[in-house]
Amino acid sequence: MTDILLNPADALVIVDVQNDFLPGGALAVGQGGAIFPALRRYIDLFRERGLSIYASRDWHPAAHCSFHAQGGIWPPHCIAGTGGAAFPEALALPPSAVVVSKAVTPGADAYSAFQGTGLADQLRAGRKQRLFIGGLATDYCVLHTVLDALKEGFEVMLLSDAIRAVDVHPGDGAAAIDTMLRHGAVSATVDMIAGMP
Ligand code: VGL
Ligand code: ZN
Repeated sequence: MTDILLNPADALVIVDVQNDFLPGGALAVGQGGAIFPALRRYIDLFRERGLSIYASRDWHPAAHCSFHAQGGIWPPHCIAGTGGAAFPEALALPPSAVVVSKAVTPGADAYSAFQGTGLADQLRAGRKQRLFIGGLATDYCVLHTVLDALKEGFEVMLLSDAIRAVDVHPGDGAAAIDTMLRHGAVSATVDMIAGMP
């Protein structure tokens, strides 16, 4: 099936694919590594065409309010500058990718890549209209990034083969997908993208 034609108004937005959210990491998403085959193909498709790639990262100070010791709900994760916060080798993120750091202040959490980052203005300045969004985790940062993208007026293609959920409560990931689709995101897989002519 090949029915999506990429164009210069498209951007790939990879959400929080960082070591701490992968198996062995501080806040590992079960099956997180399963997104790599599809994600690498999206990266290649966008790179071949010279299209923009953005990668957000959770980039917390050492005593962040979302951590248990500070009264938050998560174990310490993605502390700025640590290996856990780094992008994995397996992602093979091209040097041209634009990195967006979020949740960088001690007192506030931010699940969305749009929150406090200027990402929407940056995308509009680059005349981007349609965002292909995948990454980790479906039920937190992907969910909030997709909902904010829609609120900001972008079209959203949800990369259903390149997302995985934390599923703190069973079914959270499935519910998040329902919510994103209900708000107007369109589900896509990498096989739906037409190859180079
Ligand atoms: C995330 C939990 C805490 C995410 C970030 O990237 O989905 N989840 N911080
Ligand atoms: Zn976090």
